[in-house]
Amino acid sequence: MSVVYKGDQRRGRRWKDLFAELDPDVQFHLWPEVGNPEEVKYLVAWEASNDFLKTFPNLQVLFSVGAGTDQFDLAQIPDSVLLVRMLDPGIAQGMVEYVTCATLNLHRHMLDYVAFQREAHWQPIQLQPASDRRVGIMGLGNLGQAVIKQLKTLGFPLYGWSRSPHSIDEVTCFAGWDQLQDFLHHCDILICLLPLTDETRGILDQNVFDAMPPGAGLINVGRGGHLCEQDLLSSLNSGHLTGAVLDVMNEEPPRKDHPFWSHSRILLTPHVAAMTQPETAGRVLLENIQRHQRGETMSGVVERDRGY
Ligand code: NDP
Ligand code: OXD
Repeated sequence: MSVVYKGDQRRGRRWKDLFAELDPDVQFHLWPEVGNPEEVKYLVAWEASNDFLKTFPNLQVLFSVGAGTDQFDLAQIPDSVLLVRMLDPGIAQGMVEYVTCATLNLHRHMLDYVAFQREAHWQPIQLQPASDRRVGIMGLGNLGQAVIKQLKTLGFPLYGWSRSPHSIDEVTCFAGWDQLQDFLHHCDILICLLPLTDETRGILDQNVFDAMPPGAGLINVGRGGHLCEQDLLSSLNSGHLTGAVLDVMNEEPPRKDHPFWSHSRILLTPHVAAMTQPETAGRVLLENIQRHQRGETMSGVVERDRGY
């Protein structure tokens, strides 16, 4: 039984060493070295074309290197192959740091102060307590809930929205399309931590922005495909929204003349909110392979019909 890893070589070497140390029975191959393709049961990759998948006729599990799996075309993955997303505590920690930082940036008017500094303009803005700034999180999964845990400690009133109903201490939860508008009315800061699926593509549109309170801000750490870029520009330019922190783009990197680069109300980062951490993720990966070997359920298996 063997595993093939195709991705960042530094991480791959760390995982190879980790597997050798913790479970020498598992043969860990660093692509392009694959051993006997017929013996490969597990593939770990960020992307995998149909042709590439076909080189492993006995493949049983395809592991995403990251938390998201939208980069894979489920229709191209044989039904017999399970697709698994990465539930790495290191990814969660990175996301918590980034979203906390972005929330505080919007809450404490940092976009304004950066602009004021450029103009040598000394202008305090009235401080609003965190208890008066409502924060809404779209997506109450692994990462949404990790973020909520941290934001709670800062005193923001919290709201959440997901596909199925959730009950989370000190969070007012909404679920489904029927409750989306009610949720949005409470979002002075809206954080998108949804997976990109057929249902969620383009969700951050004019209707959503219009339903948010005047002066609200947006943080998108999900995927660029969630955002209707023109609608965001209209909402920022009209002043209805006052700021956006964006870590993901439809086209990465965006073209040089993309309006987001120079927009004074947008803080843009190059898809760095969270990164798979070799140490913690390697252990999660090995544990999942061992569970599969024992016939147990793995963590993070994607449900094909819902797409995440
Ligand atoms: P999970 O699968 O654990 O959680 C997804 C959440 O989204 C669930 O609460 C789910 O609802 C909700 N959801 C899914 N579809 C809908 C829908 N149609 N309507 C309402 N809610 C919906 O994902 P993670 O928390 O692990 O990750 C979320 C995303 O974060 C990833 O898919 C990826 O795109 C992004 N990401 C970005 C990174 C970055 O660096 N920018 C890094 C890592 C991840 P329910 O609970 O009811 O199932
Ligand atoms: C992920 C990402 O999905 O980095 O892990 O975006």
